[in-house]
Amino acid sequence: MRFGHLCVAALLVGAPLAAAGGGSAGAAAAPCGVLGLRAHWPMDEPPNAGTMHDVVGGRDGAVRYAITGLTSPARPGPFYRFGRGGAFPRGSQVTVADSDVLDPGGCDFRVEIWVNWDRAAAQGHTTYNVTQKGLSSSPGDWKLEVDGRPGTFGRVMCTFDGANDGRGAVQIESASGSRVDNTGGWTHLGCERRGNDFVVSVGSSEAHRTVSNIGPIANSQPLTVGAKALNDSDTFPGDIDDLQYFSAS
Ligand SMILES: [Ca+2]
Repeated sequence: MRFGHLCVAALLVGAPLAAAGGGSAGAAAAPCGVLGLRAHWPMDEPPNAGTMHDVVGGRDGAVRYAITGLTSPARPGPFYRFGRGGAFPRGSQVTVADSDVLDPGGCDFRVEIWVNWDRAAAQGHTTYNVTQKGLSSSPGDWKLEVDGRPGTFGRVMCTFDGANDGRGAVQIESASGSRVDNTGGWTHLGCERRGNDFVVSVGSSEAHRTVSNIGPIANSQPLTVGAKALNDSDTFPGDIDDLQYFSAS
């Protein structure tokens, strides 16, 4: 948990929009730096791998029953498969231990990942967790998930839950024309904070919402991929590749 940024960011509540982003001259006193790649998990490990390697900062993840080392002509390099039941009797998940580097606090950050759920059924009933740090049961978390419910199937949702703002989580949803198709192959997804602008991206399409004073995003929980907990009903039913985490903290 990034306690230092929590304290400093708390002082910024009520500050103008530019202060949270750290990218403008007016933010010189803010604790944020330049947005940069802090962690990159290419998910290129061979079959039966137990470790998901971070090639930037060495924050390796523990692979828990996800299938590694899969390849496809549609994807450059290996990727992982997640699911629950069938080939996944114990569920599937990757966890990366808590680190200050993975807590953006009040600063800009961006998460990017590739998914393919051509094997998912369109009558899904839930929202599937792709990657997140922290749980919705306590503030300070962020989450990227894909909707499996009828009518909104394939909608991508980014949740930002800053601590201390007293309003609960802010969820940004992709537009109806920007969804993860279950026959569409690989799709690039992202969640991003740019100052008070919160963004969900599906390919090159973005949906934005401006929210002021969201509070610092930091927690003492692991970053997870594929599921928020092992054998959870919201386990992502498909393939995931190439997770990148950028931060200005
Ligand atoms: Ca890969």
